[in-house]
Amino acid sequence: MPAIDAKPFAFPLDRDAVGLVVIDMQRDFIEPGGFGAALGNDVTRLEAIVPTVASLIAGFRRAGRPVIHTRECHRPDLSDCPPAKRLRGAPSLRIGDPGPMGRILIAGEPGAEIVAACAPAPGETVIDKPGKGAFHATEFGPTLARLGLRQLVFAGVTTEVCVQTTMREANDRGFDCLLATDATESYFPDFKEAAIAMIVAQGAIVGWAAETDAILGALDG
Ligand code: TIU
Repeated sequence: MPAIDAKPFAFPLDRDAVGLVVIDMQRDFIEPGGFGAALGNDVTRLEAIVPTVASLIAGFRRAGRPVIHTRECHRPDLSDCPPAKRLRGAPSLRIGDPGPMGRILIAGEPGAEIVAACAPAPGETVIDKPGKGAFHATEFGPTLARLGLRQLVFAGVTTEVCVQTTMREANDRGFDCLLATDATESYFPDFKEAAIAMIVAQGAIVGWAAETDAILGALDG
């Protein structure tokens, strides 16, 4: 069995059971003028990982392994958006408000789309999720089962919010989870490092962490 050089120890790759989960690489989080910026964040850090995420996606496609994309977004009537999420704090733009890229975090609006370089290919599953984790109120779990996946590699944004939440949920459901450390990013560098440290601590209590080159090398090899 090929192994991926990872922390806290080698990841035992099963090429027949591994899939890539790309979390929320959406314009609303990555481009200026979207939801991320409306929350007061500097979005430039996130834009920098786009080519790395794209290369990871390309590697999984090359290997014939599934790529699953998620998007954090809500129905136009906001029926799946808890008021506690929409009304919290005093952001300059709330979910559902008109913004420079359409209504903020609403399915079908330009801002909710995945950035072009990471766009889903025909046939790849796209999960629209109302929460931070991908399992809540979605078909994510049944999709993983249908694809026969037991190992998940994670990429996307943001590391400590939607990526970590989904990774923890997947770990509890029995998946081996590996985070691609250079294909994920946070608005807060300290939070990214802390999230990775928490994931790999205590003998991979949530999962493993490895760089994209190491993952692709094992997948291609
Ligand atoms: N704000 C923040 O860091 N993240 C989110 O709201 N969503 C995701 O992480 N996708």
